[in-house]
Amino acid sequence: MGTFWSKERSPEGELPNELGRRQAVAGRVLMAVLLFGVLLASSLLLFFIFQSCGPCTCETPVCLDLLARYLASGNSSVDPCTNFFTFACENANGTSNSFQILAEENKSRLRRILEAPDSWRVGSGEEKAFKFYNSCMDTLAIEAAGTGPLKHIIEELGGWQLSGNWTSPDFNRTLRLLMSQYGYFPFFRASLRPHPSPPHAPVIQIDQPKFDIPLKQEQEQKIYAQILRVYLAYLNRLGTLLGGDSFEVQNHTALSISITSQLFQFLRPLEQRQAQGKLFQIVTIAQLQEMAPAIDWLSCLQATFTLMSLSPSEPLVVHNLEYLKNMSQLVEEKQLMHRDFLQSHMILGLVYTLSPALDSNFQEAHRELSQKLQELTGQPPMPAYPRWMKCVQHTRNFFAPTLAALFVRDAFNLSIQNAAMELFSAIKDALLTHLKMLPWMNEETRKEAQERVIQLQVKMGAPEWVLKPKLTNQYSDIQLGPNFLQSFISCVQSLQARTVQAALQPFPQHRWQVSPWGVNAYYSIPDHMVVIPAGLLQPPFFHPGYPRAVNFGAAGSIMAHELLHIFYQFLLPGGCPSCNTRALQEALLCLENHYAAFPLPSGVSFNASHTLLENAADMGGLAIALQAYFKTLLSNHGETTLPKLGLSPQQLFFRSYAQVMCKEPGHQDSQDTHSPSTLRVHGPLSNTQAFARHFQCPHGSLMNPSSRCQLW
Ligand SMILES: *[C@@H]1O[C@H](CO)[C@@H](O)[C@H](O)[C@H]1NC(C)=O
Ligand SMILES: *[C@@H]1O[C@H](CO)[C@@H](O)[C@H](O)[C@H]1NC(C)=O
Ligand SMILES: *[C@@H]1O[C@H](CO)[C@@H](O)[C@H](O)[C@H]1NC(C)=O
Ligand SMILES: *[C@@H]1O[C@H](CO)[C@@H](O)[C@H](O)[C@H]1NC(C)=O
Ligand SMILES: *[C@@H]1O[C@H](CO)[C@@H](O)[C@H](O)[C@H]1NC(C)=O
Ligand SMILES: *[C@@H]1O[C@H](CO)[C@@H](O)[C@H](O)[C@H]1NC(C)=O
Ligand SMILES: *[C@@H]1O[C@H](CO)[C@@H](O)[C@H](O)[C@H]1NC(C)=O
Ligand SMILES: *[C@@H]1O[C@H](CO)[C@@H](O)[C@H](O)[C@H]1NC(C)=O
Ligand SMILES: *[C@H]1O[C@@H](CO)[C@@H](O)[C@@H](O)[C@H]1NC(C)=O
Repeated sequence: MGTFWSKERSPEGELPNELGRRQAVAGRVLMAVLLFGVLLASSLLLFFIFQSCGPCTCETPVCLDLLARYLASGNSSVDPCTNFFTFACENANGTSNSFQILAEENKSRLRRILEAPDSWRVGSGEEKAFKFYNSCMDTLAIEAAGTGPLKHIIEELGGWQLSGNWTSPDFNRTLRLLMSQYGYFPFFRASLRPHPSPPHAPVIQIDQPKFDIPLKQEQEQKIYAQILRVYLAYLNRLGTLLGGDSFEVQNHTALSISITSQLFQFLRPLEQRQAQGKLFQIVTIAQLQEMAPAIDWLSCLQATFTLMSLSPSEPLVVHNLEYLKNMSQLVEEKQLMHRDFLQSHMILGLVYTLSPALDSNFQEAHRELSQKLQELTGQPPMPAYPRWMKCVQHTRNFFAPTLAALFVRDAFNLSIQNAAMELFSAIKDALLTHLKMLPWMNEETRKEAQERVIQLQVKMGAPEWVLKPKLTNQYSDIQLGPNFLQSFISCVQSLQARTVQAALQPFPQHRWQVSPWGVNAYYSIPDHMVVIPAGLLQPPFFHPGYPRAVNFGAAGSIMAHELLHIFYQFLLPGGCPSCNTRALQEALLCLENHYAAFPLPSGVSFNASHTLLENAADMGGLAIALQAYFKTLLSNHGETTLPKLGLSPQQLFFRSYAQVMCKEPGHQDSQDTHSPSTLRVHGPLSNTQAFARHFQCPHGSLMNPSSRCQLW
């Protein structure tokens, strides 16, 4: 409209005389007529557009797929104003949220790729990945091989008393082989990682071990004892599966449990070490040898890190020296009294870690162990994963670079990347606008915050090397066959070597912490970079062909949520000295109260201050994505929505936001920093005035409360 008036006005000033004035009057009449015509035509056109499809529905296959998901998950007869969670998520199945479901689905995608006939290039790295997957799926061959391949390995390690063929083993030799050939570290962990202090050159780090059984320092004595009993029963079963006499086996397993339990007593949690200011120490190999003499450090580490040339003066970063000293003492004691049992302890641990590559007896024993441990620790039961899913996981683990490239070739392309970048820019712009409206930021903080948003880098989809993979065979060291166990072990060795090699390489750029098929976006503080993997830019979160409302509501909210993590330290106590602290504290308190006021399904509890930061990011993420979406409504026409749901585009935005959060309420992990799913839906949506307006929620209903909070 503005352009019409300015065009009319400007000639007027340029026509001074009578004639000119008359011409001007005639011109004005003409213009008015024209204008009227244009207005009439355009309103007819608008009428026609709204009449014919007001707004259009998207009926492409991708939209119909999405519709089917929405219809299956929600219950549209529930009043959205009193329980939007049920409206959107009533039939959320199981305890997985949409992210986990997406991650599972993407495993099916990898399966499809791996099972497609003749889809690899002979002699390439791909070929090995496909062959490995196939031998993992060949359960007939694995059953036929039985325990033979495993017994062979045990003999290579020096044998053990239990299976008869018995040479008195050398402790250091067995340990060296376990670490270097099988990637198994029974008494401590050793890895090559950047030095904690600048310039962060790679250095060998020694840390306390991670136990495979869920022991926790704060566990009740009763549960602790039960866990050990369950684990003991499992080890007994392993011993007999390997042909040991059940009485003799019991002697060995009992000692193994006692070693585990004693080592466990030596552990110190990170927080405790932090509090004591003893996070790590730098010692040389020679010094460590003196302090923890039971281990032949130089030979064990040299065998593990073959690419390095180590000497006694090599510095190590040691994370818990006390533990290593105690562990060494324990090993020496056991070596004196129960030499053979120490060997059994190491072999039983190895069998446990190799069990994924063993026959069905071992798989079944492992499954029962996990089930009992979950019951004891109150974890939700894990679904019984089908064989293919386990094989996809192993293949993914060992052949990550290849599978990344295959996944990206199948699931990601330039048009998705461009559409996602466009969405991201819109979200970023909205955040910049948003920063101007925050009452708790002063001018200086605001400038600084805006600067940080402007300087932020983003990686979308996959790292460069995945998008343009080299065709070299990077798995030349992997030997497949003669049985699955040997293939598995060869893959373990290759992976370990590649990990060390990668750590030794200078790496100026950002190193991706997720795989392209991952579904977790993240913000990397040192690189000041947001990373959004291709796995997340998939249905039902994102598709270039979706209605804009869906992409903004789902993927857009997630992007905005991640962006806000740039500023999370502002919200910590004392995190923003130059902010208006009172206004900020009030906003935070308001947020905490807002969440605490919601009714929760019975049996679900949560701690509103523990989840405060994530709640803030959920709430802010929604507000920013909404603002970005509303802005596109001003400049774009032809908004679409999904058929059958009866939702306007704006309503669809909110529905899509909720869909991301859908998860059966119930089990809430007390460590989880996110709120239960009902609150992740209700907290942010009820705090949004536009939600109440578009769903016409009466004042005072759950989703239209009398007061709201503004943090972001
Ligand atoms: C949907 O919600 C209504 C009202 O609460 C309820 O009667 C109905 O059983 C629900 N339908 C399904 C499929 O859960
Ligand atoms: C929910 O999961 C169960 C098994 O876990 C399955 O039988 C059922 O069909 C699923 N329901 C929906 C709606 O997906
Ligand atoms: C014992 O070891 C020898 C050589 O390592 C091997 O030839 C023999 O078959 C083994 N015997 C048993 C019973 O495993
Ligand atoms: C089990 O160990 C005890 C003592 O450690 C020993 O006396 C006993 O003979 C052992 N039993 C077997 C079957 O090895
Ligand atoms: C570890 O060793 C130190 C000194 O040798 C000893 O004081 C401490 O009690 C030991 N820790 C445990 C848990 O046994
Ligand atoms: C392992 O080797 C080291 C260094 O040679 C030695 O001090 C230690 O006693 C050996 N450990 C065992 C348990 O034999
Ligand atoms: C990219 O992928 C999308 C979604 O799978 C698809 O619709 C589109 O046709 C693809 N574009 C190109 C250029 O391959
Ligand atoms: C809630 O979490 C906070 C922060 O993590 C913690 O300080 C507080 O003790 C917790 N409260 C309860 C009741 O668990
Ligand atoms: C990840 O990628 C796609 C492949 O099927 C999407 O359809 C999707 O829903 C998600 N999981 C999948 C898809 O496998």
